Amino acid sequence: MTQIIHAACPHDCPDTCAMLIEVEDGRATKVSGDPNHPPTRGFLCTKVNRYLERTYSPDRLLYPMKRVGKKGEGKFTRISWDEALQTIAERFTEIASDNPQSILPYSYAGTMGIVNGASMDRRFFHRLGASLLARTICSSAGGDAMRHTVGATIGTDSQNFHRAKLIVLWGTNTLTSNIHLWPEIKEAIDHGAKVIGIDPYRNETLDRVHQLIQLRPGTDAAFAFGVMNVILSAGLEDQDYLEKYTLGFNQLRNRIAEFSPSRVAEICGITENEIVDFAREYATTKPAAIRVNYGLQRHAGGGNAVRAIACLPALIGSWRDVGGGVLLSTSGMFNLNLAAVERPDLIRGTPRTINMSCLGDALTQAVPPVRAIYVYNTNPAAVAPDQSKVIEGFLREDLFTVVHEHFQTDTADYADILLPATTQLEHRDLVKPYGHYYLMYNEPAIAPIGEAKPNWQVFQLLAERMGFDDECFKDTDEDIIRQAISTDYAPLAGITLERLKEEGWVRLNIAEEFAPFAEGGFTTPSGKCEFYSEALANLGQDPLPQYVAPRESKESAPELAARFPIQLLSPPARSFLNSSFANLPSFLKDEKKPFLDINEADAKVRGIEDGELVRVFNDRGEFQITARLSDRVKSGVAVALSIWWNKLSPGRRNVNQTSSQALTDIGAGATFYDNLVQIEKL
Ligand SMILES: Nc1nc2c(c(=O)[nH]1)N[C@H]1C(S)=C(S)[C@@H](COP(=O)(O)OP(=O)(O)OC[C@H]3O[C@@H](n4cnc5c(=O)[nH]c(N)nc54)[C@H](O)[C@@H]3O)O[C@H]1N2
Ligand SMILES: Nc1nc2c(c(=O)[nH]1)N[C@H]1C(S)=C(S)[C@@H](COP(=O)(O)OP(=O)(O)OC[C@H]3O[C@@H](n4cnc5c(=O)[nH]c(N)nc54)[C@H](O)[C@@H]3O)O[C@H]1N2
Ligand code: SF4
Ligand SMILES: [Mo]
Repeated sequence: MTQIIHAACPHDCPDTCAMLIEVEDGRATKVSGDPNHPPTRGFLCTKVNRYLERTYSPDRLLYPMKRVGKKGEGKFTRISWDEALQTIAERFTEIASDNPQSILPYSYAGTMGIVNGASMDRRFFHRLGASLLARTICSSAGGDAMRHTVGATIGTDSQNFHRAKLIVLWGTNTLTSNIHLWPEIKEAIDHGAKVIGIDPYRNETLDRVHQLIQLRPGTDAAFAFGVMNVILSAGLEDQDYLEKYTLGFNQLRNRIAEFSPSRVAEICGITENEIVDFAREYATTKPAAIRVNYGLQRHAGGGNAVRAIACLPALIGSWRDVGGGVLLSTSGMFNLNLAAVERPDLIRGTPRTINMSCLGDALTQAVPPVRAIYVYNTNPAAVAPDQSKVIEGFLREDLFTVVHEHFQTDTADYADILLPATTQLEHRDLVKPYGHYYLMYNEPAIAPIGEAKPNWQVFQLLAERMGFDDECFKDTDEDIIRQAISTDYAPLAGITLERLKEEGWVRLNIAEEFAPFAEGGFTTPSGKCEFYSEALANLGQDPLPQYVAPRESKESAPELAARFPIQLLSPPARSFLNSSFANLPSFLKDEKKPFLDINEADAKVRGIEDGELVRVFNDRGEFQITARLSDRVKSGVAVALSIWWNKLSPGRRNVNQTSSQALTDIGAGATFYDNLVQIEKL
């Protein structure tokens, strides 16, 4: 008897696919994409097609363990859940009696599920009075930029890209990180659309588009201003849209005037014609859709870059068109009842907030010091910037570290208590996507493997041990989902747990031909698209978008650039999902080994041959990687597709040895790609 279970991909990926799991005698035998779910279109990516390899891997953590070796050595011995929970509860109680803010929860989007991503865990740490965590490692620059410009992280419906006649792929590798947008783009191309990429790296997707504008990393805001400059000079703006639905156009106009095409060409390292032609094409083709992804906001000026780009559709009125506008994220349409789920009202005292992108500093310099860290849904020893500082922190003998994981990751090696987590096939969840407008439900397909437990349940058990008797700690996974969707918010009306169980996924109550800002309706304080943002001014920031040069570049740090002349980008590798899957045999076979794409000219002056192991370094750290001579990057830029586990990399270190803890202009986000390095023969 084969059963088919409705599941939802839990990964940090805009596609949030609907999965069908075939189960025979309690064992999952096949995962596939739901053919009825419009974004999924019946296929999964190369990674999650192999989800069974993950779930049934012989390397899964099966029971709780405690450290027996030295910190970081990765030697553990089995203990019972009872002992694990008791140890954690005792240490937390002891530390909290002194100062609960010395306890740091540290999580990100290992699962995007509400139940296992941000529910009982939040309640637990709030009630405890632990430090709060600003979850900035990925999207806060772009997210805040969108909120300050259009009011929310809302954009073009990905299901309408097929209607566009011009598609701009701006800092995104669709085939790698957003593959379910590709059928929409293909359909548009078949109907005569042109596709233009804007990226310093000719990634695999950009091999398949009509044109590539290969600008210098971190200069996108300047490019956007150059485009606006040409549009205004040619009188191609939409006066009516500007008057009715935007705020601050006159101030913006002055800023735009500073960016002549010749100046922008110089900043971006491209020709004036590339700017002029693009601007004319963009302003005169309807519908014109921009897909901007998070890659370009991992620079000092990342927030302003997204803000400048988000101004473009308002300038030419392309929000009017179904299939026009810009898409960064759709998550702002899912206004779940997070107050009920996360219970911020339980917060004890006024705890500090620690920025997760500065984990190295938090573990080595914070006052009061972090004495305990509980890591779940993330692998900071591999993915966080300024890795040597992060490791220095995790090595502290006086730091009590709990890690809850599927596998013994680089971070797990530093745990004092290591707990086994369930995968998506083994727990229930509600998944909120950021690339489409369907709410997704995940039904457990199989029993937990070994003694693995879902995140929410571990926090429930810990709450019990710590004597937290608030009613909310008794809630089940189903209760949490019901609370999440109990809201008056119209797009969620009529969505119930029963319906989600029955249908697996539900489109929000929005029209098929959804064009979010066709007639204004921005959710900013003014109700307009805010070229000028009073809210940013109140934060002491420039109220207008601006161009902020990369912190590490010839322009802003000439001495640094003389010693470290290469801008290093480290975007996602196709077969990994951040550092997830980067330990499994068939995935490692696909990616082979860590490669550095380097321009031939840059290789030649360094005497580097194709296939040679090289040393990449700056003042923060160094790692080794195999050079691949490539015309995918211009001279001065190198690309290391990521994120490899340290312990599976040459020299047991990865690219984040070199990235910095510096933050973005808006949103205090990480700046992984604002990273100058030198490369030399080993
Ligand atoms: N297979 C796979 N899919 C993933 C992930 C993964 O690791 N693997 N990660 C997921 C996550 S967490 C995220 S946040 C998303 C989004 O992930 P993103 O970080 O947006 O990654 P990509 O789509 O690869 O696009 C990054 C592109 O931005 C380019 N880029 C870098 N700097 C600049 C710049 O200054 N200007 C411009 N114009 N382009 C620049 C890079 O060269 C690259 O081509 O992907 C998700 N999907
Ligand atoms: N150099 C460089 N560094 C980067 C980036 C880059 O482009 N370049 N990208 C950055 C970005 S965009 C992001 S989003 C971050 C991502 O970084 P992370 O959020 O750390 O993502 P992963 O590396 O996939 O690690 C997630 C971990 O959660 C675990 N996990 C999954 N499900 C569960 C669960 O239900 N319970 C528990 N307890 N654990 C679970 C997985 O096994 C996995 O080890 O990395 C950032 N780091
Ligand atoms: S990782 Fe992305 S593309 Fe792959 S199955 Fe999950 S949501 Fe779909
Ligand atoms: Mo991310």
